[in-house]
Amino acid sequence: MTVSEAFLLSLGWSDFFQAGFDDKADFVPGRITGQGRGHYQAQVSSEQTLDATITSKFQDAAKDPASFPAIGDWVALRRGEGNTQATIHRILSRVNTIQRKKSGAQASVQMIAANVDNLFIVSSMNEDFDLPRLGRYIELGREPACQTILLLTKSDLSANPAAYVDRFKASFKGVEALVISREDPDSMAVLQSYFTPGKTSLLLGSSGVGKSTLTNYLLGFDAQKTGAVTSEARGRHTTTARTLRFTRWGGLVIDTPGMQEVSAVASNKDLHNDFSDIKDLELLCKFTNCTHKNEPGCALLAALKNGTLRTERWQQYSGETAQADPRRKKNKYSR
Ligand SMILES: Nc1nc2c(ncn2[C@@H]2O[C@H](COP(=O)(O)OP(=O)(O)OP(=O)(O)O)[C@@H](O)[C@H]2O)c(=O)[nH]1
Ligand SMILES: [Mg+2]
Ligand SMILES: [Zn+2]
Repeated sequence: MTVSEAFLLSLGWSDFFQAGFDDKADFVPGRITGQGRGHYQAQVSSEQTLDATITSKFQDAAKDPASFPAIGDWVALRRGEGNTQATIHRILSRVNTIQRKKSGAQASVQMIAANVDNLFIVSSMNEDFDLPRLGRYIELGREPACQTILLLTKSDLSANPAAYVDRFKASFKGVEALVISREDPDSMAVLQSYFTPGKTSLLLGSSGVGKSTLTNYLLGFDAQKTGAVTSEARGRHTTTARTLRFTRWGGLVIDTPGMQEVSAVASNKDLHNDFSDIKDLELLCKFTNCTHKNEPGCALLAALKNGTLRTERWQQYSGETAQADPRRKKNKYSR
């Protein structure tokens, strides 16, 4: 095994991806570790993460959010100039995808991540602990080769963590439940067995439950901003983007912004504040300063056209964000 093969294995590469990878055409495999407007970060070696964009052909063929690269995807890349840039030609077959499916009139799919070994549903032991909602998270994880684990956080603030575990176990037999606190190193150390090299874990849960605090522990340094849960901060998300990184134990972790919408108990205000489906679509627009009016490769216009985004929802969002987005003033396309 070469050094680069060993690295790819530690990044989650496997025979499954190898079988679907065609390296005849100077492609290199890379894993999507981050995403910004119109571009992706794709890690290809221990030293190198390339700034990658999808080809126009790819963009034109992509019909819905699931056909764009997601965090955790393996992609076939071609290196561009300067060796720091690349184009994405193809998504390699996925082992699984974690997607949020919205039902009813809002029927749409939001890609959260791909190729996930462990789905950690993160909840604190307060009003956030809601069995029906936890059940909906568990549904998201019913995917091939994905293990779901409930992580009950901030046990230092709870009088009776065991009671929460019991209530959970009574409803969801066979799903593991762990209790952690950043104040209790032993409780954190138990997580090591999930973060073995090559394994990818995804953290999902409401805003403020401690996903980034846990991520920072797993990384061994404070990469992620964490936020106090105060009444004025409610509904705001400290983490705003998904990132995939190596942990201190070699396995990989994907931190995500909190999700309100999976909740049956979410207030209307929460539902309105969480426009992550639209923000995700904006990431897929071809141009970073897309105004979503008439640009080619606009993912929002495409979603409105094919019905995956409702006009009313879009109007609600654009009404709330119309005020002062400097990007909307420029009219030259840029990437
Ligand atoms: N007492 C206590 N507080 C904790 C613990 N873990 C996290 N917190 C606090 O909870 C607050 C929210 O933590 P974050 O890690 O930012 O929460 P998050 O889930 O990443 O939130 P979003 O990024 O908004 O989705 C912060 O003030 C943390 O310091 C814990 O184990 N015990
Ligand atoms: Mg966070
Ligand atoms: Zn657009």
